[in-house]
Parts: sequence; C-alpha cells; structure tokens
Amino acid sequence: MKTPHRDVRADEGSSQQAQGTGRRDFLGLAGAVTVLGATLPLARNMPGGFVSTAYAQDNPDPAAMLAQVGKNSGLSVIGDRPFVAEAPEHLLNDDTTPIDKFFVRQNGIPPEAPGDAQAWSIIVEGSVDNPLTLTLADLKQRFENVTFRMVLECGGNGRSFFNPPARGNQWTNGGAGCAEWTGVRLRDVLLAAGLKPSAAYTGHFGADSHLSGDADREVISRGVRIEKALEEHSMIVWGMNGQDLPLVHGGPLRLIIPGWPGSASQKWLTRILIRDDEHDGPGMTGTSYRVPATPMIPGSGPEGVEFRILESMPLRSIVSSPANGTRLPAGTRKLELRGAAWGGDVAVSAVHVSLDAGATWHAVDLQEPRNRYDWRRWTAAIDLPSDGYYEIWARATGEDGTMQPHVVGNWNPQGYGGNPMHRLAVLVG
Ligand SMILES: Nc1nc2c(c(=O)[nH]1)N[C@H]1C(S)=C(S)[C@@H](COP(=O)(O)O)O[C@H]1N2
Ligand SMILES: [Mo]
Repeated sequence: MKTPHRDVRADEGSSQQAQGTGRRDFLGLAGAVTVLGATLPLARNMPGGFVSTAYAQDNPDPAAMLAQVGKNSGLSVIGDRPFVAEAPEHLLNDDTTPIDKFFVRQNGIPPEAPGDAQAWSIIVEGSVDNPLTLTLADLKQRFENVTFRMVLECGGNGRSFFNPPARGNQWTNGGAGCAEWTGVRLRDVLLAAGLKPSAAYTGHFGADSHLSGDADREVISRGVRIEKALEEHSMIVWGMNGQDLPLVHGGPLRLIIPGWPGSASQKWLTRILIRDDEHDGPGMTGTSYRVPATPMIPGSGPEGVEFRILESMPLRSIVSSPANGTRLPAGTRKLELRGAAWGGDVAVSAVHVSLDAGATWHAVDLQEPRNRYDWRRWTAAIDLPSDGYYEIWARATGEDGTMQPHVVGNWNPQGYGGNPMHRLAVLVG
C-alpha cells in the first residue's frame, strides 16, 4: 500500500504551491480528524444545509466539505486545501455524469458567486484586431449556442498508479466525468475578435485567488495552441447538464478544452490573451503538465531532462458496475458489466475485458458517442465458469491501434498519463 501523499498542494506545479498558509491537510493527519470529529459529534451527521461554512473551513471533515459544495457523499476527498475530490469508478455509472458525482479540482480559492451572472464578463485581447469585452448575456446573444457531451479529465488522473509515487493529488480513475456542456464555440469568439496572422497560443485567466493570499499571483493560467482553441468542440460554457454552471465548476463562465488536461479548461473565466508565443503562466513551465520527451528513470529528478507540454490525454476505460469488492450470490453464472471508455483526442474503437489476468479477452458492446469527445458507454455479459474470486480487467483500444498498458509506464515527476487497465475484484458465493 502506498502512503497518502502529504503535500496535496503541490499537484500541478511548484508555482502553485501555497506559501505559508499554515494549514494542514487532513490526509496525513487521520488521527487529528478523529479528534476534531469527537469534539463536534453531531456535525458529521448533519444534512448539507446545516453544515456552516465556518464549520467546513475550520474542520477538514471530508463529509462536510462534500456537502458544502453539493457533492455526493461517496466521492473521495483527496485534498482539502485546495479542495479536490474524485468519483470512485462505480459512481461514474450514469451515461451523463450528474453534477453531484462530477469531480472537483480547485488550485486556489474560488471567487464569490456574482450577484448577476448574466453580467459576468470576459476580455479577449492580445494578437487580435478588435479586442472584445463580452458579458455572458452578449455571448448567449451574439454567437450560436451549442451543447456537446464531453469528457473533462484532470491531467493527473491515474497518478496513484505510478511507482515510485509521483508528486501531487493521488487520483485513481475518477478525476474525470462526462457532462453536457452548453455555451458557444471559442472559435466563433476568437474569429469575432479577428486573430492576427501571428496568433499562435492562448493564455487563460480566471477570478479565483491564490492560496498564499497574494492578490497579484495567478492561481493557474494555462493555454493551448491556437489550432486546438479553433477546434469545433473547444467552448466557452455557462451550462452543465441543462443547469446554470455551478460555482464549484467555474460558473458563471468557464472554458472547456476537451481531450486535453482539465487545467486548460479555465474556470471563472475573465480573460483570454492571444499570444504570438507559447503561454508561460503558472502551470505551463517546468514539470507542470509536461512529460519527458524521452523516457526517464523512474524516481529520478528532472535535471537535464527535456520536457514537452502534455496535450492529448491518454486512453482510459473503467468498469462502473459492479463496484470493486461486490459479492454476488452463489451460483451466479453471468457477470453483467457496465463501463465507459475515452481517450483524449483519440477516439475509442474497442474495449475488452478479461477475467483471467489477460489470458483471454472478451469484446464488450460499445455505444456510439453522441459527438466527438463524448465517452463511449459499454456493457458486457460474461459467462462465469464457477463460484469464486474473480478479478476483472478492462482495456480500451484507440482508433490509432494503441491500447492501455498493463502497468503504468512513462514515469514522470508529476505523474501525468497514468492509464493502466482498470482492475477490480468480485466474489461469487
Ligand atoms: N480558474 C481555475 N480554473 C481551473 C482550475 C483552477 O484551480 N482555477 N483547475 C483546473 C484543473 S487542474 C482541472 S482538472 C479542472 C477541474 O474542473 P472541475 O473542478 O470543474 O471538475 O479545472 C481547471 N480549471
Ligand atoms: Mo487538473
């Protein structure tokens, strides 16, 4: 067993580490949590609306923190400051991930909800002919409104599978969800601003504040090559699953840059800077969202290693039903499986499952995606030869012929791209 990583703040770049906040993370202090809980015995059992903000802030109690932001109590809180929570695979069993089961990744402190969401505005400037200031209401009115169901996935998803452990939040497979996003195409807005021929990169800015309390420090500011920004599915969104985008997910307005690390999908969007060169905000440099250009020795330091920006996320498949550890009645001879698979810019072409550690594989029934970047839901009914203990392995294949590996490869200091096959156990009888 891996010991939980103490420095939960260092997830995606030393540039984002809190400075002198004097806060503890609860993951390394399980004993202390018990003590705190004991001083307020009823707090854990209170319904969400009764857990005061002050309580949640002063007591790193995962249940209270989840309730505070309207999240399902089954999510795993993997960081308390900033708040980070993922869905165990069995909570990703819906075709469209409900908001309460959708992972959360904060790098700083979210802004207050604005009084008038329609008045929230963004600036588009830099290498453009007509810099724009647009309110949410302007966006709705001026540009075609579109809805796509698309996966949003943290760049560090799968990090906990690295050995030796990589620095940062220890995600399993649940730093991902697939929601219906409503908004406008980023492309339409950029074209309205008139991109100069030199425009090469975007830089994204948001309204959250840095954990250090320094008002001049950006929490995170990533960007993408202009070609990605101009793709049909890159969006500025105000809607999630038919509702107004919740504050915890970057409402009123955020970017969705599908298929690439979630960090490119700036929340509480305030500004898009068009640049002639690669953006260099927090999260763009060093080993943040970067992987080695050539394979490095697992556990070694970054000195002398050339890193490149992580763009497409890797292939991933999950079994979302049954849950890991499920016990089925004796005599069960059909194992009914449900799951999902996705793969960044690469479409999933097949998913296979094995009950015998990969000796034999069974193809699953794959649903068509609704649109590009949607995940593919799948089902399978596998014959069980007998009662007993079974491990289920699931493996996705991409349209480029690549597959998920048995074990995580490509070790890198911050643990990006960890996508080994999903493995879970069931007991029959
Ligand atoms: N302004 C801002 N945008 C942000 C972040 C942040 O901390 N601040 N976190 C990023 C990261 S690392 C991820 S994985 C996604 C998470 O989005 P979610 O919390 O809506 O799931 O938002 C991204 N956008
Ligand atoms: Mo992330």
